[in-house]
Amino acid sequence: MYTDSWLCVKPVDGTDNAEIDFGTTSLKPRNTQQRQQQQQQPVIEDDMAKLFRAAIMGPPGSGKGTISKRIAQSFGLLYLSSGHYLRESMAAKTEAGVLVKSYVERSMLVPDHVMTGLMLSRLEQVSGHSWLLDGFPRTLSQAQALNNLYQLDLVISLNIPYETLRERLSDRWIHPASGRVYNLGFNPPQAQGKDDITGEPLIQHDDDKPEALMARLRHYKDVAKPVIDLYKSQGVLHSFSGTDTDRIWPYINSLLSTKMHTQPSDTCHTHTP
Ligand code: G5P
Ligand code: MG
Repeated sequence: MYTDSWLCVKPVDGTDNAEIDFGTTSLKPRNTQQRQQQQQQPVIEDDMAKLFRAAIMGPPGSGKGTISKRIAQSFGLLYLSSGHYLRESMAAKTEAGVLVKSYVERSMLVPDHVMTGLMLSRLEQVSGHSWLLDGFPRTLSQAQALNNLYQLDLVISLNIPYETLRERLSDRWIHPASGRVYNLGFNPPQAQGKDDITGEPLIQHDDDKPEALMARLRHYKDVAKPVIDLYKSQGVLHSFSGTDTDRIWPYINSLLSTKMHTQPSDTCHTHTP
């Protein structure tokens, strides 16, 4: 569960030499004897206890990536996206990448053992950092594997109406080499059909087409339910409903500001802008 530890995030300006500490009261020794014991013991910096671990869940197109980038930028959390790592492995055309491609191209979930292996090894490399996971865990098995190693402090779940998702994704264009995502209405490229940085052509994913999208959404609901129930039971789940990322964002922003200063309650919360 959530510990009464300090939370430490990297400062927003990107420097590594400062720390922001929050919520120190429970770490203070309660009486003279405890204070003396603490003074006699060597100070062991328990970095793990200071870290903040969060995940964002939501159906395809719900805005996980868009919101994650804002969180990472505003709160200095490392941002790890399962979709990004999968696309990276597909681009590298390794044996694993070829296997992954066969699932992603059919809008199917990559098998749990592949996904878990990929994400947990990435997390091991950043074990000293606070992070935010986008798109992982997506199944109960993945959530349990993660839970065995890391206790999440916060899980954000996005509930976006189907019609909104359909409209968004049918307007979505991608730069395949980098994974940069554009939306013709929300954040269009500077030149039509071209990536802003490289000028290379943008493409549309087959699985953003309506029939594939419907199947993805149905599947998402089925597999996400036990994961959501798990995080609800742990008291770390916060759900947000709405049709506009820009209207949901201030609530998430304020939740994170609060979470990084206080301890959580044991209930789950729903926020509807
Ligand atoms: P991904 O890459 O995780 P999805 O399908 O879960 O892919 P996706 O498509 O990346 O999720 P998102 O991140 O939730 O969507 O949303 P986004 O990209 O931020 O926003 C969607 C679009 O809407 C963008 O164009 C954005 O600009 C626009 N937008 C955002 N907000 C608004 C708004 O308010 N208004 C408007 N008009 N537009 C807006 O996973 C890809 C595949 O990898 C596999 C699966 O096969 C998956 O299909 N995979 C896994 N398999 C097993 N286990 C896992 N844990 C897996 N993770 C990935
Ligand atoms: Mg995404």
